[in-house]
Amino acid sequence: TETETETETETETETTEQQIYDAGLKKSRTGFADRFNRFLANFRSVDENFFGDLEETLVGADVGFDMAIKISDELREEVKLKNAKRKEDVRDVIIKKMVDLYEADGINEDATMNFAPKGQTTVILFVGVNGVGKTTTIGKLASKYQKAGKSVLLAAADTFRAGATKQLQEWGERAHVPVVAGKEKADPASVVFAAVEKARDENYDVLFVDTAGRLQNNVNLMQELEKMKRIIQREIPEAPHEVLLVLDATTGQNALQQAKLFKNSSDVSGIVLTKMDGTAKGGIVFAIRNEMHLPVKWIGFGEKASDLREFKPEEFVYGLFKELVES
Ligand SMILES: Nc1nc2c(ncn2[C@@H]2O[C@H](COP(=O)(O)OP(=O)(O)O)[C@@H](O)[C@H]2O)c(=O)[nH]1
Ligand SMILES: [Mg+2]
Repeated sequence: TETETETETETETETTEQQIYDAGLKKSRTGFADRFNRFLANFRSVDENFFGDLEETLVGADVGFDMAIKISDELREEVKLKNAKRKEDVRDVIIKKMVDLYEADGINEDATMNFAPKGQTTVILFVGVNGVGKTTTIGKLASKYQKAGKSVLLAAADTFRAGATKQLQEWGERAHVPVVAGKEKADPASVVFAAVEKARDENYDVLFVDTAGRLQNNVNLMQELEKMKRIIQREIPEAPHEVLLVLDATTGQNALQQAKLFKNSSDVSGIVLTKMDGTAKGGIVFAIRNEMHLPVKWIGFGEKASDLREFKPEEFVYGLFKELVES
């Protein structure tokens, strides 16, 4: 399979990416760093209270209970932490442990988009509950890949919510990308069928499929997604090449619950984490990695077409700790 590579040169990409992450994570960092700074301000010595406070701080930052305990347990074994007398040393050991744990959990995970072999259509299905940012993410990706020279087709298979089709069509116009749509309240499967046929017959490089997400009706929702997948596979057996679950980072542990629900019932292959520019506490990325073992593939930093980046763990972690690291 073909892997996407950025067009910029190596060094240019590095600086730009870190700057974009730093700027995008400004609010999230405030929540995360504030908690840590308060914790460090109370630091006296590495005793039982210390570990209790650390666990509380981590849970408060959305890291999740299991991950908080894991970090705290592993830190108990750290000789460097036991000998730490200064706040800066404590801080550095914690940051290093979190980065290490994040990376250790992610070994064998592929954070890049999975594409079909050259000349074949790649189909990517977007799932997630209402309002998390599915349509917006598709709009951003349509624009990105269109600019990169790929032929892109969109399928407006959220026929449930009034205005959903129009919203996708607007993104399509902005990105100069066609949209396959059905009548209001049409069977989403019929829209998917028409789109996959068109994509295959007209040799589109990528088809992005937008779907509806009604949480109050889980069983039906999952059945509908299954049906869409079967229709796609009838036309293109290797598809969908990705099922991307979109999660709103500002909803914290709720997002994690959604991830569990969708992972159990549909073959989610990766996560898109949106609204990281908002008041997300950032720790959710650790929780997803640790509890779900699903790679975060994309990260949303805003509402504009350009506010989407490939997820880079190092940039993310250092972006989150920036004020701590430099203070
Ligand atoms: N700040 C911010 N807003 C976003 C982001 N992604 C989506 N949104 C907004 O979230 C709202 C819901 O997005 P939408 O794509 O319609 O969600 P959907 O129901 O999952 O398709 C819209 O107002 C979007 O502009 C993001 O990364 N940052
Ligand atoms: Mg939508």
